[in-house]
Amino acid sequence: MNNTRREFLKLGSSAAIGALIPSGLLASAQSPVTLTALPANVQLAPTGYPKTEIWGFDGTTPGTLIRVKQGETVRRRFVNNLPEASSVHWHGLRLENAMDGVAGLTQEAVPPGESFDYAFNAKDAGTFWYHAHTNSVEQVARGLYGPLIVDEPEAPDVDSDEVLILDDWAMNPETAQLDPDFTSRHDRSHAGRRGNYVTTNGEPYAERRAARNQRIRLRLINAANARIFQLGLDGLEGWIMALDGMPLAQPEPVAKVFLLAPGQRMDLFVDVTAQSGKTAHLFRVDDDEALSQVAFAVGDEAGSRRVPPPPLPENPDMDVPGYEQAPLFDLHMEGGAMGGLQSALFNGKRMSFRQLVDVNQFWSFNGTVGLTDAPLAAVVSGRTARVKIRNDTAFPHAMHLHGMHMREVLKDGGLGPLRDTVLLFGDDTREFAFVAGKPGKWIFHCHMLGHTASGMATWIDVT
Ligand SMILES: [Cu+2]
Repeated sequence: MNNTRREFLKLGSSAAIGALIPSGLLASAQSPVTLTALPANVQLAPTGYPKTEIWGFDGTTPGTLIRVKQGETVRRRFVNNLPEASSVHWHGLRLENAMDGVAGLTQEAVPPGESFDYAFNAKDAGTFWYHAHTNSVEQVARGLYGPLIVDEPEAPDVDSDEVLILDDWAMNPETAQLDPDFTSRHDRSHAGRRGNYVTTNGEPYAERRAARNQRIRLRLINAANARIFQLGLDGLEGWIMALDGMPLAQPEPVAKVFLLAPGQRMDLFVDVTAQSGKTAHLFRVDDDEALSQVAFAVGDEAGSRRVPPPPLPENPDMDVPGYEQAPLFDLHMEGGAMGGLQSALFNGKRMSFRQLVDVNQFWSFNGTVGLTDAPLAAVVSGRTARVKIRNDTAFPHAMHLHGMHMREVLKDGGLGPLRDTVLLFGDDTREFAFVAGKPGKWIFHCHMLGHTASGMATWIDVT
């Protein structure tokens, strides 16, 4: 069913929409542009199945595309029409702390029926996304997320631009309703809530048309609660241009299979190499099987193949000066099933692992479960710091730092690419350097959202 093909699908729709609505017009409008979270019934399952009740921004999942030019201000009045409190996090943006959307840390959660005005400058060009950051383990799994694209001042040389949000849903195969157990003890203590039904932009069969030799920008966003997508290209050949919105100094050829962890993004420029009349694919590997994630029906030839693309223009302040001598903080991850955690502090009280299990908590950072009054580290804004993360658990974790991006300090002493979300497998120990962003309380948590909800969160105090 993954290779079903429909004809006459729109090409480069997101780029076209971006071009039709100049964001400056939206920003200067009299009444604020709203972004409303509400329950809705949508055709998430294939045609013929019942509609699924989701929670979505503006009643869809993914929510409304927000697209601006680099340097512009994004303003949205968030209106909460959900049955519970919520807030919006702008994932990957280097913004003011008060706009970061983390309920309980940077703002109060917005109660049902009320609103909150967000405004921030889109300093960096790239592929970002927004999502709920209150009870995220449930709210994101219900569909509360959307794409946020910041365009470079000059459009790069591509023929089309596709925003592709990948997600999986834990769905009842008959009723097509979402599994309502968002606090599952098993999911929290193991790899997180994994879905049995995978979508791209909320569509079961994502199909596009393309021409042979066309160059397409693919903006991949992993919105899943816990799934690490293993992806590959077939009939497409290309380069990684940016990771988590930040351009690579040199584009890198796309590997045969590559990983995209929850919260991460990847910008690829791919050339269509499949013959006319064939179908090219972005595929995912699932239980050793390659399944089509997005299919491209290849039409006639569009010119000849071109040379490798030049790098995307750098975003401002991408350096991490003096990282070799910067203060080093340890982050020791423990817990989970098969983790061997004996005890940890929770709400200031020492609890045995068994007692933690009783309150549905499973993971600790430096011997502490969940957010506390004490930060992991205090760093002066603009200064460089390092964090050594030791994953002493049996599971992978995707650590997301808000408001800043990190570069891995490699074994040879060099630096890896900038990332806001880094994936560490079990028994992995790696070091990252970052420049402290704007003053405030920045959460640093696992983006496997069931893990965040059961212990894996700390924060960095930028003073
Ligand atoms: Cu985790």
